Amino acid sequence: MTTKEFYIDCDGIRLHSKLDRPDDSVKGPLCILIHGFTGHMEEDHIIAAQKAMNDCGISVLRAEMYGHGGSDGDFRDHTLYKWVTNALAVVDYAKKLDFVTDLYLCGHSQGGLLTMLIGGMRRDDFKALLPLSPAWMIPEGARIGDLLGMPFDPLHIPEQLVAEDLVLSGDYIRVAQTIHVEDEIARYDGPVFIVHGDDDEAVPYSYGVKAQELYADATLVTIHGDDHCYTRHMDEMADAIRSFFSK
Ligand code: FER
Repeated sequence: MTTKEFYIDCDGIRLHSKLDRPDDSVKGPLCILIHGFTGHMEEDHIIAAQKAMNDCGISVLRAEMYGHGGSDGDFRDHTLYKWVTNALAVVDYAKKLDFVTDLYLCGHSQGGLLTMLIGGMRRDDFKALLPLSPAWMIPEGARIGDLLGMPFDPLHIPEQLVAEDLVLSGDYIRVAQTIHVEDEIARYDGPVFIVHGDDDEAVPYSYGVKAQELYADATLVTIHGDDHCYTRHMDEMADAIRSFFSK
């Protein structure tokens, strides 16, 4: 195993990244792995996913998006457009790595939503998508005025949304309102491997089910009794990923 830590440039924004390779003497597949809202690359479930992929001979590029982890930007100012732009820069970076054969994209929660969007935008580049507990209810929540359990007027967006210790700018909501995930689902016809706990408190399990139904070629692995970050059955989430890559 080798680990490299570096920054990927995205129009002057530095994206903190780590590349973990099981064997750096051979060419092979790479999976880009992205954390969720308020998350980062060292969370237990992100590391568990990374290790499961490494076990299967897959190199993993973890990248932290705008306003998260060790990347540039303030959390308050992050938007899904910024994350989309960041993710496109990470994909460009990955495509230029000379050891990469097949490319995969995986993300948890808001990173899973991002995975679904980028999959539709770059449909020819991925061998498969792996959305983990994908938070693709966010755009609908922004349109109906319900994010983070905080009601707001979707036609008169507040300057900021405050939920406990989190502060989001109104632009987060404005941007999210314009995103139509179904369009990007329809644009991707490759394999999609969804993992979702059916006791998820943050992203309703029904969104995992609905995504599986809407994609042309999707599999849903249900982690029974598990929560948003798989804290009860982390090994089952990792096993699901291993089973996908061992096929
Ligand atoms: C929300 C529910 C979940 C929300 C974001 C999330 C911004 C994201 C969760 C995650 O990425 O882990 O209402 O609003």
